[in-house]
Amino acid sequence: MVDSLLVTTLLERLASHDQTSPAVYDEAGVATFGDIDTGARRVAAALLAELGALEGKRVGVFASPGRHFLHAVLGVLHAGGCVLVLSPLHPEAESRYFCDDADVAAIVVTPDLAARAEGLSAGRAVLDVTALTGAGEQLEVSRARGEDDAIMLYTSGTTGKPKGALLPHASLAAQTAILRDLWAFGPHDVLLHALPLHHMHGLCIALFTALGAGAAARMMPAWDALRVWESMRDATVFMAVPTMYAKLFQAFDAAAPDARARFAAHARALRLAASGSAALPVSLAERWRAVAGCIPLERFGMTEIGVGLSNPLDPRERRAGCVGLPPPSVEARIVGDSGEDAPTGELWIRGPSVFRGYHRREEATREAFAAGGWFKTGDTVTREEDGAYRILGRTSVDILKSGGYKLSALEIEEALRDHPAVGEVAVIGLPDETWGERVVACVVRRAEVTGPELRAFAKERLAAYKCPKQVVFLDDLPKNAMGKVQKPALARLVAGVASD
Ligand code: MCA
Ligand code: AMP
Repeated sequence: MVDSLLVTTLLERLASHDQTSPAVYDEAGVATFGDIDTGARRVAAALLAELGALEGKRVGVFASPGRHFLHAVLGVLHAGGCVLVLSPLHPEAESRYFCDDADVAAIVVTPDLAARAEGLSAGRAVLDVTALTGAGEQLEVSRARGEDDAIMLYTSGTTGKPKGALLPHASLAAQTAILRDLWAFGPHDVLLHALPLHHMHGLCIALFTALGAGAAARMMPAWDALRVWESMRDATVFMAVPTMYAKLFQAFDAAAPDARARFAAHARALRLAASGSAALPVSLAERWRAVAGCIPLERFGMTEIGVGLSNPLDPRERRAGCVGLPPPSVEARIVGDSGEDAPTGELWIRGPSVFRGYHRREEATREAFAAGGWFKTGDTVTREEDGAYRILGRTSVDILKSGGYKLSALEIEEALRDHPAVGEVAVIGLPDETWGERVVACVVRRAEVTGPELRAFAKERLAAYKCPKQVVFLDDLPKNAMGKVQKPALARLVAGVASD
């Protein structure tokens, strides 16, 4: 953490590395830190020519994984803009909501996604990151400053629509330094990267940490379990959500004995395999130990805070089912119902990597923080005898975690309610071996409609990963005297009802 007070932007940190060393391995080969910087400055020059001074304006990045993604993201930062990563996993309606809510001024695209960006282009410039030439090198001075917003990440909450969390440059710079020191990242490392890039885990905790430490990222075009096993050979660090570990073992079990032996050798040779974004079942941790020699390093994080708790780097000190302690410079508290410190209660986090607030949501921002700058996570936790934190669950039944994605039951309900045949709807999460939680929609019909029809309807409005895996039709939803749906009772009821 020596330089975290001095270095206030990720860009400064990237500039301090050997510019001839590898930064990205992608489908096209290798790109050095110098290559990335040149491409980024070209994007910055083009944005400044198109928009004039950016001064924190949001710019969408709609790009496939690889060097061009980094040219686009770092280019926006150099130009003084704030990045909003758009994902091809979202249907146009959802991406349009993000662009409109964030007031996106321009979109930087890779050619494979250019056609999909067309529907978002009304009133905004669209720049193809691969079609820009020259000029960029002339942008000598970066416009990024520590206090300015660098990244905006949409996160689903207890309100219907996702909120844009704003992370200033200084938060990112602090986060990369904290994680570099905690997990001993350095130029010797190659991170195997197969996470989606529109969330904190893939973008900041994984990609920025690696590059910020001078390590390279091997960026996979998409998640592919067999390819991930094979690619571990050329990596030192792997970061994933628990569902990815589950899917790795499904592929492992289906593979031939010689492939399994090879995969296990690759896993054993990794310096670090980490898991986060959702609880890692102890059975999965132990399965990884049987193959790789130690359990994955499990840590706890959140879009609004980055990593708040982590198991130790030394595998002998990790504990399955626990998420460790706050890293140096991060503070944690457990707070009971009436605001007092308690052995079990809500986890509050404070530290230099915590976000600034939600874009244009002053009330939600105020509610997210307690006096003294503590961020209220909404997770219920307790501590083991040795001090390690254990996550017990969310305080709200309306927040689900499926395959590492945080989903809002209310957002999914709102989308389904638009269907004319839906009378009442309640969305719940049921335990699922692969996904952690499975999204189940409980529907009272007012006209004939099938489960597949409702799922197809939802997919036009929401990313497929948010859509119900199961639709259950009921005559009534259990409610309390105030008419509020009782979701725990509903979950018990649905466990015994056939679905469509
Ligand atoms: C895909 N599907 C899902 C999910 N992913 N459904 C529910 N939950 C999901 N997470 C849908 C697909 O759209 C498809 O639907 C069907 O399930 C089968 O997809 P499949 O091919 O099996 O999925 P996949 O492509 O293999 O994806 C699984 C995945 C992915 C790789 C685990 O879910 C993923 O990348 N998860 C990572 C999420 C993440 O990065 N979260 C970090 C948030 P259909 O058949 O209907 O088309 S940040 C965070 O949590 C904090 C900061 C932290 O601590 O890290
Ligand atoms: P997101 O808003 O997508 O950043 O998700 C953050 C949430 O993921 C946290 O509030 C937790 O509920 C959950 N989470 C992250 N890491 C873990 C973990 N290791 N164990 C249990 N839950 C986790």
